[in-house]
Amino acid sequence: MTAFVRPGLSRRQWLAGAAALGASSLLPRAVLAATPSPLLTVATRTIEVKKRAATVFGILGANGKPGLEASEGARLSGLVHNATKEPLILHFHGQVLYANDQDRARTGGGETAPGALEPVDFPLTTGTHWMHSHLLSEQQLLAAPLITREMDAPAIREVVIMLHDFAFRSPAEIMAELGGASAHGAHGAAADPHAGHAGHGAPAAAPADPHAAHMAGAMSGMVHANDVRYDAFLANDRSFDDPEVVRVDKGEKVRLRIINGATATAFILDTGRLAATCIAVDGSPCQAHAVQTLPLAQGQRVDLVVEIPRDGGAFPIVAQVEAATQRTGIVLATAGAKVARIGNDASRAAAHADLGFDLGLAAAAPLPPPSAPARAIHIMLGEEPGYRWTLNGKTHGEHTPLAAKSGERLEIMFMNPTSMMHPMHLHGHHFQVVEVNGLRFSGPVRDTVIVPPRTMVTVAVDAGAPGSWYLHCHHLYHMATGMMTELVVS
Ligand SMILES: [Cu+2]
Repeated sequence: MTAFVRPGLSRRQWLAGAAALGASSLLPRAVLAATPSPLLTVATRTIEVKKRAATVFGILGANGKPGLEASEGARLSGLVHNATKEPLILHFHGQVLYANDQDRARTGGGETAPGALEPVDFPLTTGTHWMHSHLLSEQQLLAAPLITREMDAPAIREVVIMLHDFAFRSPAEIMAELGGASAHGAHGAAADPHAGHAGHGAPAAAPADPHAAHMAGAMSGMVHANDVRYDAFLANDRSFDDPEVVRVDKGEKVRLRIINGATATAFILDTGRLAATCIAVDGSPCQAHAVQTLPLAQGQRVDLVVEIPRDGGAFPIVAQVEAATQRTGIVLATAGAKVARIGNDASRAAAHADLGFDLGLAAAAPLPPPSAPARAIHIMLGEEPGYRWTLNGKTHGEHTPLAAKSGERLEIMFMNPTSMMHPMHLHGHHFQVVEVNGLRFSGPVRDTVIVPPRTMVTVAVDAGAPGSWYLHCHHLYHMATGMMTELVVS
C-alpha cells in the first residue's frame, strides 16, 4: 500500500478525522503548503501526439505516476495540489462515500486556485473509478484513474486503459466552433450567449412544453454523434501509430479496467479474438456476462476479464469511435509475438452507442425493494438553437434543483427527443437501470447511463448523503452549455 491511503478506520475514527480535517481547512495556505508532499498533484506535462508535442494536464500520485490505486477499505486522505496556472474543480467520479463538500465540483464552485492546496479525506468507494476536471480543462486530459481494488478481486494481471479524445485546438476554440456559450465551466471560453445558431443536427424543438408533446414532436429527424472534430484518440496517451504494448503470458487471464475519459466521444470496444467476460460496469459488479463488443460512453467504465490463448500472439483491444471509423487502443502481446501495425482508422464505421449491452446485464447486488413506493422524477433532455443543451428546458443556472430526502427511493426517467445520445451522470450516487422505453428489467448498477436519441431510460436510486449533487450530461460541451441540474438531498 502506498503512502496516500490509510487502511479502513472505524466510523468513530472517521468522524474524528473529519473533525480534524475541518480544523485544518481553516489553516492559512502557508501552513498547508508546509505539510508533507501532496497525495495528488495536478500539473501540466508534455506528450507526443502524431509526432507533435502537446502540452496537456495530468493528475499525478505521490509516486509521480498518473492516477491512484488503493485497496478496498482505504481512505483518500491528504492534499490536492493545483500546480497549474488555471483554477481547478476536481470531481471524484464514482465515489459515493465522500461528504458533498469534498467534491470540488460541488454546487457553488469551490475552485482550487492556481498553486493552492486543498484537503480531501474520505473512504474510497471500491471499484474502477476515476477523477477529472469539471471545467473545460477536462478536454486537455485533466483526468486519471482512481482504482480501489476489490478485496475479492481475482489474483490476475490487471491492465488499466484510459481513453481520451484529443485536439490540438483549445477547448475555447472548440466551443467557439460549436457556437456555444458556457453556463458552467466557462474558463477561457467567453462567448455571446445570444450568438448565432450552431447549425448542427436536427432543428431544435421549442421548449415551451417540456413533456410528452415535445417528446412526440421531436421523434423524427436525423440522429448524429461526434459533434466535435478531434485530431486523435488516445489510449493511455497513445494512438495506434505507436500503441502501448502490454506483455502478457500465454494462457493467463487478464483483467482490463477500461475508463472512457473522453470529453465528447463514446467508443465501441472490441476485444477481437479474445473472448471477454464483463464483471463490472462503472465500478459496480455485475453478473458475469460474455461479450466481445460493447459501448462505453463518456464517464463510463467497464471491467473485462479476457483469457490469452495458450499458443500466444498479439491481441489488440480496440476502442472505435461510435458511428465513425477512427479508433485507438492497446495491444496485449505474449513474448516474441509479432505486433502487426494497426491503423488509426477501421474500414467500416462502428455502430451508435445504445443500450443493447445494458439490457443483457444484471447487477450483482441490485437495489433492495423500496420501503415506500418510488417517487418519479421526469427529466426532458433538450436541444435549442445556439448550441444550448437543457434539462427540463433550463440551462444550469436557470434550473430549479431537484429535491429529495436522504434514503428516499427515486425513479428518474430521462426522456431524450434530441438528435444525440447523452450519457447522464449523477454525482455521489450509484443507480440501477430499470426501464428502457417502457420495458422493465433489473439492469446494471451504474453512475453514468447512455440515453440514446428518441429513447426513455429510467434509473432507480436511493437518495444518498445530504448535500447538493450534480446531475448532468457527461458530454463536456453539452454540460458546459447548460445540460446540468442538481439533486439536493436533505
Ligand atoms: Cu449531452
